Amino acid sequence: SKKQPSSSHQQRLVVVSNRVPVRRDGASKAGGLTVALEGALKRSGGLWFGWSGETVDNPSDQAKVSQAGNITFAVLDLSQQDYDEYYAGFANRALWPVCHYRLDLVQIERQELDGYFRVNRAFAASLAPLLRPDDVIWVHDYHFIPLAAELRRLGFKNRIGFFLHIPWPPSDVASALPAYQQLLQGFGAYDLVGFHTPQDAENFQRCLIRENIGSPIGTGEHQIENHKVRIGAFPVGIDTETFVRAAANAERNALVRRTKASLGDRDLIIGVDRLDYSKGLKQRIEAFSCFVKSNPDFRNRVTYIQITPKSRSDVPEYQRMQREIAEQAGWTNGSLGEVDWTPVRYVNRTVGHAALAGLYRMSRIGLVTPLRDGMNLVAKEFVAAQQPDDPGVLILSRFAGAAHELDGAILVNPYDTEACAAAIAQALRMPLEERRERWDSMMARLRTNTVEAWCQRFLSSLSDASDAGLEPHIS
Ligand code: GDG
Repeated sequence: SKKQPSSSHQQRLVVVSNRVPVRRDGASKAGGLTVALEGALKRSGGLWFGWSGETVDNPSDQAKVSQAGNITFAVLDLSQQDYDEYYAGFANRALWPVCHYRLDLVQIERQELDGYFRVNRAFAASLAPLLRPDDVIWVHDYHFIPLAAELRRLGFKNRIGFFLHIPWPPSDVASALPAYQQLLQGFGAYDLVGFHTPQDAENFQRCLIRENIGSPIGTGEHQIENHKVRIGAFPVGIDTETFVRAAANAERNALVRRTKASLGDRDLIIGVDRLDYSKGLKQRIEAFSCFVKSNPDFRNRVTYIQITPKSRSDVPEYQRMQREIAEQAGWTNGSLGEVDWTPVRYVNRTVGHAALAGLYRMSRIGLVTPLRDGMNLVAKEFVAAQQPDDPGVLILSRFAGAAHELDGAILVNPYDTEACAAAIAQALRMPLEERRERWDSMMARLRTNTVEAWCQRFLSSLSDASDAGLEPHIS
């Protein structure tokens, strides 16, 4: 029979992601998603495959393998050229902006496109000798869209699932991608393609339909030649209970205590984002500034801390933005601040996990206003970190995937400066009872849809996916 065995618990899980959380000493680093995937890998024993994070001259095509418990890590180095073309190039200058609806920022270079497909082919070739016939393969994110097609070309018939951590735009936007047809065909080699929201999944399926790639069979399934691809929404969660505990314990954290002391009796507004144009930082600082100007009674009574670790600094669009946001924060403080009040504390630094949980907890407002975001885990972490008897308020962009779930947030249009400013005022004035009601409903959601539940939902959908016994499509 062409059917895969259905008892998935005996099958080994293979996770493929651009970054693999393996340190030089072989131990793994903790982080929400990482922990969840590690958990899933540990349950059945598994392999985690991807880029080492290193660029070297003449990289080997054999993965460096290390073992931690029953998880095997296998990583490849990249040459500088591969890194420039595949990662800094096509992935981050074409796929990332298009998927975030930013056609104004797209850079299309034939050589980068070629590099992207070349690296995917090389990764598939290096993964091939490590694979067993009954492995279930879970590929993550936009770096590896063509990976399954490459594995199929090498003859692999394993179940292969793909999860996209960023949005998928409507076809009029998506079709600005070069090799658009080829990328879509590449998705067709998976058994399951997952997105954060039903909207992304629907956009994606419409792209297939408009390009005449296969045809839909009911909702969430698509027939491409003799292969059936499942398409679905799998909103990612966080490790809620661990975050709740970390936040409660963080009162003892030194940075949290110092920050609290430095605020005096001012209310804290917090933003936490990688420095990325998708996060709407410019609009957010503008909205805060508008709030202060239109609510003079709040002058010197609130402080906005924006924690923004630098990201992708070798991509030109990011360098430009780093300068612009820093300038804007400086301007805002210069024009609004006072000798004893710095309205915006803009920090280009990573804050420790425990301190971050503590800072969320002491904030009256979590300001999460991306222009476009696949999910946005900060929104969920902020909610989980709140004190149940006196929770803060989440102000959330309707363009974040999280807006589909977090119904207790004040939803805003991040482009509408005055509406965002009004939302800040509304949040600061919100009575305790309303804050509790909103928080309770969001927390209920976070307790059910944890990151572990997400893993299980995706993997169980993947293990059902090829039960129709159809051969995967080989293009
Ligand atoms: C992509 C998608 C999707 C940030 N600064 C610090 C810090 N962080 C942590 C946050 C959070 C994570 O980084 C950021 O996750 P997000 O989801 O907010 O955003 P992306 O990095 O863009 O992630 C996104 C996600 O993938 C998962 O699918 O939700 O839409 O774009 O966990 O806490 N952590 C620490 N210090 C910092 O300074 N410790």
